[in-house]
Amino acid sequence: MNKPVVLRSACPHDCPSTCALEVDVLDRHTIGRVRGSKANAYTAGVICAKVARYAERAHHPDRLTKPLLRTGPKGSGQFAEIGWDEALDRVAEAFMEAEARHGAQSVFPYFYAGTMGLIQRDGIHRLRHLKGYSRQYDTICSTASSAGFAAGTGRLAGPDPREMDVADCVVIWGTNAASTQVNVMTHAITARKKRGATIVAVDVYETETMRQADLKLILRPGTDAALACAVMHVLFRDGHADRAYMARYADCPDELEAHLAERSPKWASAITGLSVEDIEAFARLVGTTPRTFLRLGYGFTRQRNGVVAMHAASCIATVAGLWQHEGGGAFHNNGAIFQLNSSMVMAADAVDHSTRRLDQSRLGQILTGDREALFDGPPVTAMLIQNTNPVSVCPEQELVKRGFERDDLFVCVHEQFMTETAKMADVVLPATMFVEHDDIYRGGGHQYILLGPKLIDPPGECRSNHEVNNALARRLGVTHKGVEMDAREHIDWMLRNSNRGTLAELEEAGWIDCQPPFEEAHYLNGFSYADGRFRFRPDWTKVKASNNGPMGPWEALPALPDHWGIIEGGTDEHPFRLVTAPARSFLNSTFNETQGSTAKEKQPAVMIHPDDAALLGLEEGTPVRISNRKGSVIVAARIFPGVQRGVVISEGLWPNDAFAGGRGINTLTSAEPIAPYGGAAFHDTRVALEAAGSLT
Ligand SMILES: Nc1nc2c(c(=O)[nH]1)N[C@H]1C(S)=C(S)[C@@H](COP(=O)(O)OP(=O)(O)OC[C@H]3O[C@@H](n4cnc5c(=O)[nH]c(N)nc54)[C@H](O)[C@@H]3O)O[C@H]1N2
Ligand SMILES: Nc1nc2c(c(=O)[nH]1)N[C@H]1C(S)=C(S)[C@@H](COP(=O)(O)OP(=O)(O)OC[C@H]3O[C@@H](n4cnc5c(=O)[nH]c(N)nc54)[C@H](O)[C@@H]3O)O[C@H]1N2
Ligand code: SF4
Ligand SMILES: [Mo]
Repeated sequence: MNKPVVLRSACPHDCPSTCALEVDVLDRHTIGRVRGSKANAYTAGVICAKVARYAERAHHPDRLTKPLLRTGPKGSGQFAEIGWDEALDRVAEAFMEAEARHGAQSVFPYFYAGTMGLIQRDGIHRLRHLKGYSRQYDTICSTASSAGFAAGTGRLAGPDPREMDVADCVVIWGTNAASTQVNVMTHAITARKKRGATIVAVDVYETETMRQADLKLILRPGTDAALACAVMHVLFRDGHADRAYMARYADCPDELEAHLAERSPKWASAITGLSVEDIEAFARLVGTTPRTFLRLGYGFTRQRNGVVAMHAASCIATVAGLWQHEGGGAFHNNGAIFQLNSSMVMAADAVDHSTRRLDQSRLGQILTGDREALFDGPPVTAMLIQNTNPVSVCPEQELVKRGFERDDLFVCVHEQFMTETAKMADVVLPATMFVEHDDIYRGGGHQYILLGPKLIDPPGECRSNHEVNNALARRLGVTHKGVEMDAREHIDWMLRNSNRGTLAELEEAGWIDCQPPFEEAHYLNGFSYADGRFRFRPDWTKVKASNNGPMGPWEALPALPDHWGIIEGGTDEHPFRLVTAPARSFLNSTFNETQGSTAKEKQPAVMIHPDDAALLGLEEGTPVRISNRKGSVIVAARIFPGVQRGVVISEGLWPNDAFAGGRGINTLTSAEPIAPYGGAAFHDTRVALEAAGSLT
């Protein structure tokens, strides 16, 4: 075999690490090993195992390579191969028919972050806006976390994530970084090796991340704000609150102090299930360690009170004045720093703001004709779906499935694999993978813009999202400059119109470091509100986050950081709280088609405390039925002491077919919006457990 050529790329997946990659290219059609770039200061040579063996996914025998037309009933899996022209004609005809019958808003292009590339992911908006189709309100992932963070700071950005290297304490809060964004661990462990930094993990079970932590805080789901309040109570009580800093940089420190007087470690202990000693120890550590880096994740915001939890955790950095120090402060995501101009990709000039914005997380409601979810508008009767697998990943799966079964709904799914969603389609189009098309990426958990160029030819007849969106636009008779440009021209346009150089320059460099100056990243020039002050008391109706206007029980939001008891508490009928955490070897439902990943994850399971298991008569491997009002699923019991009693954990979005009756874990989760801007509370589900006869 020829010696591989090593070429630069970027990981396209929905992971805050957005790693800089080096790909072994064996020939025009084949990749070999994938490695993390050592030259990139955030990736620092480390990537996850599932992407290191990407050849398994890219060259998988089950990849879709030809357009398909449904020949049997919906969901039967019966398809016949057709040509691209016929496939695209059929989609365009179905869209025109839907428009003629119910108006353009009955067409709903639906997408998410299967690729995070700004050209291939966001190009679907170009088609949408040019045609006046329904818009999408993206809530399934980060709406709650972004709103919670920006509530305090006024902006979604923070200290350079690489500063974790020089922290003396790294708090990994509500993220299982070892599984979900491995580079956080790289930097936290660097700090421990170089400076003896203490690593703290806050989670609801003993995760892989927690196994590497020095202080392990395993609390009850949905109680993080109580922990944060008690920490701040101790900071004020013990003289570790930075009053001079707050006088200059915060809105109402005195009011906060008075409010927290009652919220002692004892109070928080009763809510969180943590010991008073652990809460005191954590508070003392933060209070005496100026270089404390709070690395705040997504997981703890997937609770009905998640926005309040994120805001409360970020407040600690202001009470202790952590922001002033290198290696100190709070960080969630760098979304605000890049300022890349997506207007050409999205045809922003064509947006009609009066068009309804349908809530992505409420797809079940939308497709089953819920008036409110449809904003009292026309039904959705035609869809193009790219980069997402809603029949697996959306909450209230039974409702989602019922929607997709509708005979009067036309669905085109553009996919790499025959996912649960593709199986429900009328037309399936084969999609390229990241090494087979050109794109540009930006970090979430870091500060780089990266290029991911086409490295090999796609298999069979696969086409990129960009090609499909433009081909459909032409058939639908729309004209726009963005429809005529290829992916490389779009990248070049975006960079030039964002003052970030050119495609040629990015190709040469591989990435652009967009880190803002220290003073700005640490908010030393003030927080991003007109008066420069951090908000302990945010105006929840005006947080700068993408929003559709306040939703959920937003009027009941606590004014100051507090435990907000609207989570699903246990009842006699449903005494357990279920958390549907990520699996290390899957990425949402991606990689659950590769044998390398399923072999590692073994089988759908639920982790349960030994005492709870004994009461229910469960043993390791026993089949368990998990149920609530929405439905039930059957999984294997895993006896696991690293979780509080009454809490159970099920890791990973397994294929629905891995469960009895094809009912995946999202059968149990709710689409009720998280206040105040929506989002799915995937980790906030009350359930009952009982021994089941068999797994099938
Ligand atoms: N291997 C792998 N990597 C992934 C993903 C994956 O599925 N698998 N998903 C990707 C995506 S789309 C995203 S958005 C990110 C998300 O990455 P994370 O920020 O890690 O968020 P989650 O994956 O939702 O959950 C992380 C942790 O939150 C914990 N958790 C749940 N409820 C609570 C709570 O109330 N309090 C606290 N303190 N912890 C809680 C869970 O137990 C879990 O360990 O990861 C990305 N990376
Ligand atoms: N129970 C539970 N449910 C969850 C979560 C949870 O923690 N618990 N996490 C939620 C979160 S954070 C998120 S972000 C969502 C994610 O949900 P999704 O965005 O649906 O993520 P994936 O399941 O990975 O599906 C992405 C799909 O895009 C396809 N794809 C990848 N690249 C391309 C491309 O270039 N073109 C096309 N056409 N297709 C492509 C992949 O093959 C894959 O099937 O899931 C949510 N669902
Ligand atoms: S850690 Fe995340 S960004 Fe890095 S290679 Fe793995 S999935 Fe991709
Ligand atoms: Mo996500």
